[in-house]
Amino acid sequence: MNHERSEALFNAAKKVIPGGVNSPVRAFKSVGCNPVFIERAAGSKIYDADGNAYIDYVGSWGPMILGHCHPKVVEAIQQTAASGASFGAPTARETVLAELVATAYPNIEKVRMVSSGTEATMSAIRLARGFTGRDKILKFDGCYHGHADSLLVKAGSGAATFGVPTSPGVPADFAKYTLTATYNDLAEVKTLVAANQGEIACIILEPIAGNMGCVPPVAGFLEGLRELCTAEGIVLIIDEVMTGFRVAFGGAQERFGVRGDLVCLGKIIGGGLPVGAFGGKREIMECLSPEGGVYQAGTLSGNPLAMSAGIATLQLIREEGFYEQIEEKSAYLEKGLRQVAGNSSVSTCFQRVGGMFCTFFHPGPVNSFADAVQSDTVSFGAFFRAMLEQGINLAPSQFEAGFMSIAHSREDLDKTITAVEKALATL
Ligand code: KE4
Repeated sequence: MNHERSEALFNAAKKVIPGGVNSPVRAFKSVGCNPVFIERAAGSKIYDADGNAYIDYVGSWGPMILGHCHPKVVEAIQQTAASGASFGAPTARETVLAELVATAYPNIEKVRMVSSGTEATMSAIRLARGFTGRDKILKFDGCYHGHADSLLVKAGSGAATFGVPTSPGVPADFAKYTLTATYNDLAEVKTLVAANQGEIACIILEPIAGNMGCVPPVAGFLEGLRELCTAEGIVLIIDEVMTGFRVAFGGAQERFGVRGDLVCLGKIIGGGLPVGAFGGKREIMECLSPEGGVYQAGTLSGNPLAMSAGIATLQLIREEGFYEQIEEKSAYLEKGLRQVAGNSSVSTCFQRVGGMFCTFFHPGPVNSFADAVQSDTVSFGAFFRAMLEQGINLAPSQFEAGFMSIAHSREDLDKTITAVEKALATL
């Protein structure tokens, strides 16, 4: 494939934008090639600046479950734009989207709109701390909840249960209130909670981890966390920014039947425009300004364009049979990929929940970040490049998930399966 124009655009971008990108993973740093610059998209395809077409499994990192440029979403955005992009005042659309979200999540009695997943999780944590009067939080290694300071933390060394920053610029003092545990290890969580009795405001997790590759919860893990949080007065924050409206209309909480005290959302509820949201129990949400003292605000929160795109998207994906189609397409892809992987000498394992999935270059199973980091990332990089050259756009990191859309055709899936067979043969 010719990538001349993308190369030129990347060189120009690097002169004025750090790394040439506005979000690090887009720079393709972990897959050993320069990024392609995208000019347009339609349905299951994206098209780069050199005119190359790709079957897209990134889907803007999850939002594009309807495929790109769905006519009803485009129309909703265009119509809204014609009557005003933003007012800084309440609009009826915000209530419409909030009510739609509440129909999907019975545990969301009130919800606040924000402009990103990071804002949603950062605000939910502050709210949990304000509601409980406690300072410590507990997250899981390999789970990503956006880039708020208290979340860029890893386990402290040795006996210290305090977290340490994973990024320069995060003061050690900010990190020390963040405890970290191994995903899917309920016993470790119980030990940490016992060692910090009455001091933990919340436990936050991805109900299906999608930021270490796709790692489902093991049986009993979510249920055990729910029980523990109820017993200890800890706010259970379920971060469904990625899984919300992805694996079911009611997300992972509908799928696994475990309900958080607070829920964070994003991606799909904005239909590709900047949106995040956090909501949950009335008694907690009413601690939020202006009703309560926990401050949170945002100039473009509830933005009319984003609300319209989200409403159009949710109204379409709640239609009868939508998730059955996503499941059918995803299961077909999985079956094909397992067949070609079975015929290859390369050690891989495929993990999937509904329309989110990934191929680990690892014998499997992968149940935690410690497992995931054992993957052969060099082979993944070569695989990624071989797939890109065949016109298949995968997530540019072993530690990300891929996403199915309703627009992916049987032809797209067959082409993907053939491309995987060829890519594995080059390794
Ligand atoms: P944003 O601030 O990027 O909108 O959302 C942060 C976030 C929160 N929670 C979960 C579970 C998430 O997956 C994310 C963001 N996801 C990544 C993809 N792994 C966004 C891609 C990027 O960082 O460019």
